[in-house]
Amino acid sequence: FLSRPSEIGVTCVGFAGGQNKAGVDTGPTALIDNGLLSQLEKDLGYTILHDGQTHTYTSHQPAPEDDPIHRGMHNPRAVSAVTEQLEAQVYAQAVEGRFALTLGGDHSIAIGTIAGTARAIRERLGREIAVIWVDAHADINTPESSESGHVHGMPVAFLTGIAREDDLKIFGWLNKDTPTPGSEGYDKLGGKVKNGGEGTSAATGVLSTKKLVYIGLRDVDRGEKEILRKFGIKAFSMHDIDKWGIGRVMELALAHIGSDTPIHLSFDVDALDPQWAPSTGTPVRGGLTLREGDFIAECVAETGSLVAMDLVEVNPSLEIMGADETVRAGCSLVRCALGDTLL
Ligand code: 5AB
Ligand code: MN
Ligand code: MN
Ligand code: MN
Repeated sequence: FLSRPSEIGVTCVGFAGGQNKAGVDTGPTALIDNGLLSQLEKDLGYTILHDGQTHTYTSHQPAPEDDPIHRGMHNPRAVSAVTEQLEAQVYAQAVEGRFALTLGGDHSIAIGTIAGTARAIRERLGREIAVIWVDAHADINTPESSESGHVHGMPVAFLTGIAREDDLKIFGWLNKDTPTPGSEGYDKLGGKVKNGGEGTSAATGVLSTKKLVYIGLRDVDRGEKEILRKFGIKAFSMHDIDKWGIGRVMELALAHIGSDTPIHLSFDVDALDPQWAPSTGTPVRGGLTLREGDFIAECVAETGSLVAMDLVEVNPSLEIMGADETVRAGCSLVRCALGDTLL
């Protein structure tokens, strides 16, 4: 139902406001300087559409004094403004049938990319997207469950509607079109109330919790585990990968999504073991090998259903000795997702 896109629409988002370490805003430039786009063009034959700009957001917009902490979140208005703009950019690529590639930036930007892909695919194909989230972390904290207040640990909660905010300048734009929590038939999380209203089994957001699969988890906060259980979200941890092998895990992950479902791959480079990708803000040991990471991307490419990808959390200014290696690993993941290593 999907033809292989011949064009890639690239969006570079040098944004660091979803966390507290400088340098992740230079991730896109580092990936491009390493030759990523010319590899996709010359070696893989794609047409690259890129405005040549890295949309950088190193200056805090709005200014910090106009962006106080809200529900514990740091820089909530800045993250919201960047992701709202990004939603429109990714939408514009995906709605034309282009593969939407976004280079980050911290993982808060997935609020914009996934919302944009979801809207474009709904409009173009009348389908709901699935998301494969490859990460050491689940990034599903609500503002209330988060201990850090960093929005890069919350994008999945906002996308699924598990966390909601009505202020349009603080992610309220995300749920303009979904039911207001507490409205008739919906509980205060926006979940559909069933049989008299006990318990929330579903939240309403731009992404269904049923269409989400995690791979590579190994550092999940207590509150996040509760959320994963409550909503029955499919997750393959490093334990599962050790137990079943990455081959079986990918079969199960793709089976959960179902064939003929457009897929958005959100790849946090910290899913890889720090041995391969040390230059990232929240490294966790005991992660994926370089080959396992590439294999995940290859399996997703093989489905023929991949419509968008994020590569995030590359921070060349951390562990400078390993920055080159981290950047090269990131480039490899993107090439694999675009079919480079398939025969
Ligand atoms: B990343 C942590 N769960 O909420 C939090 O790198 C870490 O996008 C979040 O996966 C890591 O602050 C966010 C402790
Ligand atoms: Mn992570
Ligand atoms: Mn992440
Ligand atoms: Mn991280």
